[in-house]
Amino acid sequence: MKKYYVTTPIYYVNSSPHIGTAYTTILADVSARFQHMLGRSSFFLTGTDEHGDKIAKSAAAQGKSPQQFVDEISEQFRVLWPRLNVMPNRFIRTTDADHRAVVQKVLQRLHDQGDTYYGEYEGLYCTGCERFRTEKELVDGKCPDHGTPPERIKESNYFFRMSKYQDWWREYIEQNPDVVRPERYKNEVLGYLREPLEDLCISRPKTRLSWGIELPFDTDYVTYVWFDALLNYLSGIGYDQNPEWNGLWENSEHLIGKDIVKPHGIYWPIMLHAAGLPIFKHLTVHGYWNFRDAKISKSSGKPIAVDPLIDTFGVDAVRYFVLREMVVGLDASFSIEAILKRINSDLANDLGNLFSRVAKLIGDHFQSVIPEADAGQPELEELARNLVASAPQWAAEMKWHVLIEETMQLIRATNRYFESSAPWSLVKTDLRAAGTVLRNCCESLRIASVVLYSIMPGKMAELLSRMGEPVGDFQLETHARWGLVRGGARLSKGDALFPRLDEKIVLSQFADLISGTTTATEKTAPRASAVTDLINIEDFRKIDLRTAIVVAAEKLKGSDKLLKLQVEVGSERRQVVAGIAEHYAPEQVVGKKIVIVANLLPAKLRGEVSEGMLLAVKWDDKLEILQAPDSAPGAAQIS
Ligand code: ME8
Repeated sequence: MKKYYVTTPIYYVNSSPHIGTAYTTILADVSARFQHMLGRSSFFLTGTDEHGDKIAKSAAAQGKSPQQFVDEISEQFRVLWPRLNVMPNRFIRTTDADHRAVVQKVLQRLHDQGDTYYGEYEGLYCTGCERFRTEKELVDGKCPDHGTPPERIKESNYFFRMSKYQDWWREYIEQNPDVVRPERYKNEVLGYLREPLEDLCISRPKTRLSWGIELPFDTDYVTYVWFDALLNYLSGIGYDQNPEWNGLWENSEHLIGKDIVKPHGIYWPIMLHAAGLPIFKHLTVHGYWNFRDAKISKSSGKPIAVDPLIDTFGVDAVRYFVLREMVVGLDASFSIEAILKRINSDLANDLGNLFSRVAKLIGDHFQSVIPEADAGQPELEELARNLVASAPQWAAEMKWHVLIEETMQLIRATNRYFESSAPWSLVKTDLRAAGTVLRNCCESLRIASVVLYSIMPGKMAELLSRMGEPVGDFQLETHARWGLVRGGARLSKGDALFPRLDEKIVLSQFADLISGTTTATEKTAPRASAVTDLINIEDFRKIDLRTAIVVAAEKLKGSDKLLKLQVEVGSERRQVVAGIAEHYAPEQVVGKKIVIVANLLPAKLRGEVSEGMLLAVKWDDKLEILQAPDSAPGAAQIS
């Protein structure tokens, strides 16, 4: 079976993950999943970069040992990825023993073959980049990426003879022009190669920095962090240990942001070639996510944390948004308004609504059984065929925005077909014809869901299973074909797949971020585990918990899960919509003295305003409302 190997940069653990680091990781996850749908066995590697000056300084600033510090932050990355439905095959840490062994092995090889030498060096070192910068690269004496002046350092070190391989690499690029892509980044690499390359300083004296991998041939030194980090791409697949590593390496796809083109586009291929190894298949470079024209980052600008986005928009919508919005190679702008627009127009309106309308008619007129079609729909069939035929190429070139847009074109064309065929009135005159229209709409929806499956695995699996499709291991070629809808299968309409978001409510939730008063969403506190965030007492005090009495309750129309409660909080009457209908009948809750979160922003649930949240205890599939003591007065504060 053909293999596919995709990597992200391994992230520095000097601070928490944010939407920029999440982006590359989602991109890799989507690529791995999509290649899997094309029948390739894929391996996806991500991880954390844990050695070097920058990390040692961050640990010291927090009064922690480097090991304790890297353990805590690395964990934040590791637990975030499953929340984003990102499933790497390995999460590598440069402190892992097998990685250290690979680094030492490669260093020893280069040393033994005379590709290293010892010498004195004086240069300008940027700790942010963890590399020496040339005078030419500086802007007004400062690093262009970090805005800080580099430090002048003079010391004796080991050097790698990079200059020796400069011509080989230039010729290789000329013969394999898409090895670095898109083209502008190939040109950036060729630009570096037009000047004579300086040899790469690959060590740091332990007297200055001890947090690193020891040089195998001189224990007074540790390895330069980039030399260490780049080798993760080999150690992560068991270089020289796992018999499969070579097959993966031949199909390696590196994904990076444009900040690290030089280490990946110059140091890395030359290191590989010097070590007698073939180089990666592609280096694909994407641009920056900006927020109000500044790069989103942990050290400058505003880091946009991912957890609050997942909580508000849902993981699938976040994945969809970032892939649709960014054209790989160019910068993209992040804003809450842009996410809202995408979700409401593409997902709620075009895709979700089409399914709801089709499902409603099938529910009302076909006893929820997907009808047979008397005829197909040539225009939609052709659109679907072209989409499925081109999708692999777009995926290979990381043109996800095109793949998504073309899938949405199929959905929009299906919406037009639905509108112009008017099945809601056809059901009254010609039930078979109405059934044909609905069935054709299902065919389109089914193909779109398979094509978008790697991007929104959760929601697309749900959509497919609502159409009676057993969700499993999809293959594009066999599953994204017209005519595969299971006629006679039961369709279940369910709640809106992508509920329309109330702009006002969402914007008010992110008010801090939008008005720019704080770095609102960044969390710097270490996470205790995947489910528990540590918060400080000030954060807890912001939550106003009060007792309240339920004075009336009824089922919310159109929902099996929600009850609409009228509660009295002291003398104030409020409406609270609570997801307890599967556990309590309305009459069972009237008269109960409950606990509510009283200072939540009002939210709309199925068209009904909810002005607070009821607390309940949940375990297994049970739920019990948390009750205040009978003697407590109404609106008593809980502390
Ligand atoms: O450079 N927009 O780690 P790092 C888009 N440890 N992508 C962004 C981004 C933004 N605003 N901010 C970060 C390092 N990224 C090294 C890598 S690899 C052998 C060693 C993403 O934590 C993007 O992929 O600074 C970028 O290249 C990477 O995070 C930098 O991560």
